[in-house]
Order: sequence, then structure tokens, then C-alpha cells
Amino acid sequence: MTNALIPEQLTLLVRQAKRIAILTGAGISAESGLPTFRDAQTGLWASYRPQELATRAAFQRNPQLVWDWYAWRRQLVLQASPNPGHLALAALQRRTPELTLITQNVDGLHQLAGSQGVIELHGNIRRVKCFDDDQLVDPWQETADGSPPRCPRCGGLLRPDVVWFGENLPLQALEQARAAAMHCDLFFVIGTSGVVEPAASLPRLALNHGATIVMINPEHESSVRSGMIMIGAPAGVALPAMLEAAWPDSEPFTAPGRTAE
Ligand code: BJW
Repeated sequence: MTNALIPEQLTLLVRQAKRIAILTGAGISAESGLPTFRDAQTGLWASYRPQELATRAAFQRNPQLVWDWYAWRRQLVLQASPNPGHLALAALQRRTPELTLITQNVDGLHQLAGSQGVIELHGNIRRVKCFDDDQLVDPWQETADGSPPRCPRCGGLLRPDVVWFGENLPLQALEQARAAAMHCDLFFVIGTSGVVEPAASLPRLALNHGATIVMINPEHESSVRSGMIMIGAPAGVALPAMLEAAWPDSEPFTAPGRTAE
């Protein structure tokens, strides 16, 4: 079966793939109401300067400002639910022999949708860690006056467990992501502008190791050429359409999510 959005070639590739790897970015959570970073007008960086909020130096300069900004974003995340794009990826994992989901997102919505073994390259805004020694602190509590809480072990300030500019990505996560890119048949790039390294180099790595690349992004023109399929549509539309085209006789895939970890 095919439909106007999903090329027949993609339907066949998805059904036959033994190993799929997927890189997601902020765009997949846009339909859950979470702002992206670089979309004109609505992206976070249209209103805020990354140097003042998403670096170690910014936190050292003004911990309260950075803490408040992340507290605001954490609230948005806690109120958000997985959308049909997240749910379709969880369903795709249940139908594929091996699927590795790599995300740059810090919102945890893939896990809530039911995806297993999600590789978080940029951390998770729901967690906090000590600014001084990087050790996770769990459980933790907001302070009564909204100031950044202190580490119960050393008294250092707590910060969100996310990866800021200039910081290294978690090594094991990055190695697992690179291995998945090198060994997959199909590599999906969904809802990312592909400008932030080292995540931005993963599609090239997959391509160089023989994978077909599938890009899903409403800013792209749809096209099919050797080694590359582009779907110019929102993830929450394209991914359910792709599943329905590949497995037309299956049960609806929108299984309920589970609670946050
Ligand atoms: C939809 C949609 C819908 C909308 N459906 N799609 C090599 C060369 C140059 C620079 C560097 C380099 N190596 C390292 C660097 C420096 C830096 C970097 O890459 N800078 C570039 C920006 C120039 N990288 C780092 O510092 C990284 N660390 C590192 O590499 O350490 C070693 C090192 C350091 C320094 C030098 C050399 C080596 C760390 C990067 C950390 C990124 N952190 C952030 C913040 C996380 C915490 C937080 O949430 O606040 O991560 S920045 C931000 O960007 C966030 C995102 O994960 C990341 C990527 O953004 P994403 O997801 O692509 O979002 P957008 O908004 O850009 O795109 C959304 C897309 O969705 C758009 O295309 C829309 O069209 C689309 N869309 N609706 C589908 N419905």
C-alpha cells in the first residue's frame, strides 16, 4: 500500500529493514507544544541568547537566571504529552528486529510514548546534577524561594542534567549512537536542523556505511534519490502515515504511553 506522502520505496525499506537507527530533534516534540530552538519566530533562540543560558559560563555568571529559564522549560515539559510522531516511533520499534532511537531532546517524551533504550545525547531536563562534580541528585526539591537548590553531598549548586555548549556529550551514549549509525540499514533524521555537533555528523556516518537516509521535516522538499528520501511534512503526520502504509492490516498503533521514569 502507498499514499501521497509516503513513497513506495520507503514503505518497502521500512518493512524489510533489519536494523533501523533514528535521530530526533526538537521538531518531533513541536506537535506536543514544546518550542524548538531555531525555528524563526517560535524557536527558543529567537527570544533568548544561547550564550546567556546554555553554557557553564552563563550559569557561573547568573545561576538564578539560568535556573529560572530551565524551571520554566521543565514546567512546559511536565505538562506535555507524546504526540502521534512519538507514538509511531514506539510502534515502529515493536515491528522492527532492531531499532535504536537516538534523541537530542531533553524532554523524555519518547520514553513516555513507550520507546525502549532511548539514547539521550543531550541529557534530560527532568534530572538535576551537581554543578561542581556532575553527580546526579535524585530525589531533589525546589527551594521555597525559587533559588537554585544545593547539592546534599557537597553544598554546590544544582543544575539541570543537560549538555550545554562546550560540554562533552555522555561518552557511552555517543559511542552507542555512532555504532547504531554505522550498522543500520535505514537512518531516520527527524525534526532536527542538523547544525549541532557531534549529533549532526551521525547521518553522514550512516550514509558512509551504506544506510539509506530518511529525513522528515516540514521545511524540506519531498524527494527520492539514491540513498536519500526526504519527506516534507510534520513528523506527527508523516510517521503515522508511514506505519499505516507499511503495515496496513495492523492494529492502530497509538498505544497508551507509560509514566515517566
Ligand atoms: C519539525 C517540526 C515537526 C519543526 N516535525 N520537524 C564542530 C564544528 C563546529 C562547532 C562544533 C563542532 N563540534 C562541537 C562544536 C561546538 C558545538 C556546536 O555544535 N556548535 C554549532 C551550533 C556551531 N557543540 C557543542 O558544544 C557540543 N559539545 C561538544 O561537541 O563538546 C566537545 C567540543 C566542544 C567544543 C568544540 C569542539 C568539541 C554540545 C552541544 C550541546 C547542545 N545543547 C543544546 C541545549 C541542550 C539543553 C537544553 O535543552 O537547553 O541542545 S543546544 C540545542 O540544539 C539543543 C538541541 O538538542 C540542539 C539541536 O537542536 P535541534 O533539535 O536540531 O532543534 P532546532 O530548533 O535546531 O531544529 C528543529 C527542526 O525541527 C527544524 O529544522 C524544523 O524545521 C523542524 N520541525 N516542526 C518535524 N512538526
